Amino acid sequence: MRNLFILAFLVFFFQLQAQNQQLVQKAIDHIAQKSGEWQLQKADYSDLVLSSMATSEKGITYIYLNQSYQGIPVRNAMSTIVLDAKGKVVSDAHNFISGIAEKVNTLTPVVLPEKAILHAGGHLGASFRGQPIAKGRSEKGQLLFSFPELTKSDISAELKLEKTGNSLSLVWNLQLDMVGSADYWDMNIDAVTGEFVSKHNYTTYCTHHHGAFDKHEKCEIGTFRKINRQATAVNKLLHTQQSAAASYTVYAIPVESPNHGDRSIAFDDAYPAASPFGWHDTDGVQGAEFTITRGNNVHAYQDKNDDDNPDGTDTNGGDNLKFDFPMDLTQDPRQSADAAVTNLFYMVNMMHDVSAQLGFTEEFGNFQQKNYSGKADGGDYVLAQAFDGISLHESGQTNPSKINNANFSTPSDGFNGRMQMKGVRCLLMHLKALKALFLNTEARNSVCLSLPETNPQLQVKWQL
Ligand SMILES: [Ca+2]
Ligand SMILES: [Ca+2]
Ligand SMILES: [Ca+2]
Repeated sequence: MRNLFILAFLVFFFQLQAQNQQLVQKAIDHIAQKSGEWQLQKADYSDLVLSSMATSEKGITYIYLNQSYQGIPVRNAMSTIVLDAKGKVVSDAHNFISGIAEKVNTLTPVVLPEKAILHAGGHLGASFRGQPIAKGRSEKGQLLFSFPELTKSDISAELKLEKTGNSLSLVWNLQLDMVGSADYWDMNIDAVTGEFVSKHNYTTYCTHHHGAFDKHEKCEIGTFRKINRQATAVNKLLHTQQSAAASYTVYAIPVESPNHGDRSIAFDDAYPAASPFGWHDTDGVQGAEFTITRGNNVHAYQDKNDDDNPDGTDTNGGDNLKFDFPMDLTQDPRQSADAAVTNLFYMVNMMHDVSAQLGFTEEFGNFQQKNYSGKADGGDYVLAQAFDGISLHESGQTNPSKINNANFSTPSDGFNGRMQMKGVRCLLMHLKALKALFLNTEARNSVCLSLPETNPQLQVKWQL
């Protein structure tokens, strides 16, 4: 029986593979048909590389093809071909470069990748004494280098063609997860001259602006209601299922923050289609692998010294997965650390599950330890860090970026997302008290400075 099952599975697998190949070929044929209209020459589309493909629940297939020349990919030169459930092309788009053969400067690098890394470090103003050490190749074939003076993780290097003016330059494309900051650079160094060509930061920073913590109800209420409807529908579905109910005492969606409402108990809010084994699974078999704030989508933990590793104070819900911890908004938030980490774990999981409903699934490159479908890359759950770098800030070892801030690094599929939540400096005061304080700037400053340095839940309303 088991052999029959394996045989059936293999037949199905190879049928699926053949079907996918057919669809990719259809996409390539479509591009060839369009070549005249798109002003492409044969060399412009004769060496296309499948970047990714994914099929939605409704059977719509999205195929992404990367233009390349003699095996070297052209950066950001992509074509998206969409086919319906019957395999008919229903949409196309491209930003291919025409006349590629005449525009390529060379296919042979002059500068070694180690040198390119040193040039990249120089461009960023970094100081170092050593050299990058070669570590072989990644699963996808990129060269890997260790250089802890410059980056936290291995640097990957790959030859690519980059558009510069009206020509294509051979570059070393480098992935640099920087030491000493949250920056995660995707950088291109000219493989002939060693000069800097371009860079893009995978890290998004969020600095609190004036009035950031207002209840923007007029513009947000529609979104909240929509999310709330979805969450209610999900809850109804969930609570008809027989799964061990984890529970989290949190500011549950649509409550955004303490300014927007109270905490409540969220019961096992995992959305089945997005997190079918709950939020504490990593192996795709019923039962939690972790009783701490860790699972397939996120590991939430404290990182007060900003070494990106857990501080060793796990937030643990026990065998019942009951995450119910006290929170005192009048005290330094670190005294309510378990409640804060639980809230972070809940919120990142909700972001994962809700965005999956909107199409950001494992097949389309989301953040998960294990991809239950087997499609696209796993091993890239979010590392959500609470109180990030707060100890460094207090001991004066770091710059103001460790306070009143947050950032999220989102490298390519297969690499962990990294969310760093900083502390917020001042406390929420009663409106009347603040109005009184605002009459006297000196008093306002002294009150702000005398309060605990950090509190992510409480903020001053300066704009009175
Ligand atoms: Ca499990
Ligand atoms: Ca960190
Ligand atoms: Ca992924």
